[in-house]
Amino acid sequence: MESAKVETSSSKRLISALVFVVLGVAVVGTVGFTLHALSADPQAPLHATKSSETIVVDGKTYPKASVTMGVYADSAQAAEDGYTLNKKDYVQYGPSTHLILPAHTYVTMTIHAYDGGEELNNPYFGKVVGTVGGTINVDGVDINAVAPDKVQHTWTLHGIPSTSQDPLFVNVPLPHVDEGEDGFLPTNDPGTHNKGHTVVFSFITGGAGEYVWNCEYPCGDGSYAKFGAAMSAYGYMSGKVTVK
Ligand SMILES: [Cu+2]
Repeated sequence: MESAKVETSSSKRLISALVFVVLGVAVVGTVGFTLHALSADPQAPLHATKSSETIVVDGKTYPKASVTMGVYADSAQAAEDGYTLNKKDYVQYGPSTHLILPAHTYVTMTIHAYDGGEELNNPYFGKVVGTVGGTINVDGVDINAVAPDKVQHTWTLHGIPSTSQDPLFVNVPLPHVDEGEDGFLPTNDPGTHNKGHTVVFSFITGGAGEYVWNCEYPCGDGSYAKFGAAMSAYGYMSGKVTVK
């Protein structure tokens, strides 16, 4: 009798353990599926345009490619520039937050930047890092930093911890558009119809890899120290870079 009792309780324990495992698998599966759905591209990826030209940097010849993006205060500004891809009226990059760049290539990126700004939390992100020549060209002038209180957003590209892909780090501070009492003031940049700044810079990609970029300017709403809303939603102020 004594041993039968023990058997019953141990088989009960086995069943409850199995139920626990099945429930655990269901929970992990659901979370995994949800995360996968969340990490799907919110917009069609933006492919860099390859050029037939090459360029020599530090004695090495690279093929060239280019890509153009915009950063906007809201959906209305994005629509003026032809992009109506995000659902929420947040600050946003467009036309896509997933860039696809060729490997071992001199990539020239143009960002048309239309937003105002306040001040960076961390002045480090006011410095230009990782571009060819250590500069960015703003409305025709080369600079290597933007004052921390003159930044609208940053385009900050970095790797994920990995030993299997080449490192890639680029930090580009985008200077803000001045604001008057009735909104944005005209700029001296015909490239944006005097509504923003045209920022051009180049960097050299390594081998194939997956990278991420985000804005380091706290441009979300008041929740989470301005890291809420656009800053914590995917597809506005952050995205992916695939090098292949
Ligand atoms: Cu931002």
